[in-house]
Amino acid sequence: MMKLYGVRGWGSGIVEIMLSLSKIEYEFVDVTGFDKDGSPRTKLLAVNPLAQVPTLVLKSGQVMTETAAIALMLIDRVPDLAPPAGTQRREEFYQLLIWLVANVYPTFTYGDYPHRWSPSAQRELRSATDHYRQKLFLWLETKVTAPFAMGEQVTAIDAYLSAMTSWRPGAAWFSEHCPKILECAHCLEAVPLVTSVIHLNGWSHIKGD
Ligand SMILES: N[C@@H](CCC(=O)N[C@@H](CS)C(=O)NCC(=O)O)C(=O)O
Repeated sequence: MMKLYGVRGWGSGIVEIMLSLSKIEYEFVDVTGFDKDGSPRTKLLAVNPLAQVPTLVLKSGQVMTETAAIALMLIDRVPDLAPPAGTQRREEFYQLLIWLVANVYPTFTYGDYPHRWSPSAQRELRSATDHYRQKLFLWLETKVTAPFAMGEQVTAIDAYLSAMTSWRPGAAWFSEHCPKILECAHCLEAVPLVTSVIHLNGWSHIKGD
């Protein structure tokens, strides 16, 4: 069985959603606290010297990091996780997938650990990256469709939207400025294959939860 090293509510949840959509069973290895010295970090470093989650260990023992790489690997096994190959939708899918990890994801990394890049202006770095991320999401709002990011089909992109609408700037901001993105997250949560894993990660947007 695959082993997923992660922390509930963090980026590993994106891969939990993708694995659940793919109906692939996995063992979850909780490494809460891995970003500070201690035994969770030692456990994670043993498989991933970069100490990042998600870290996925395949049945073969091969270690995979990077949510987009994991998405592409899963699509080889479960083509339904992306629009059909050879279509315009598929090309849009590739663009959004790489755009999310190349542009949006790093803004969290810089803002979460500003001391690494700007020890003397940590608050400014966090605020600038938070602000820039909002601009990115406003662009993404013009690209997503309904009920899911790529239309009628649930794809790996929706896993990112579920996570990222729960992270900074938070659901209230999305509701006001990017309602289409938030609606995709709502719709994904209603997909029975992933409802429980979304709840486990604390990413429920449905009122009353
Ligand atoms: N590009 C990576 C980003 C992964 C990432 O930044 N994960 C965060 C948690 S959500 C992390 O491990 N941060 C700790 C660190 O960067 O030291 C991906 O798409 O998987």
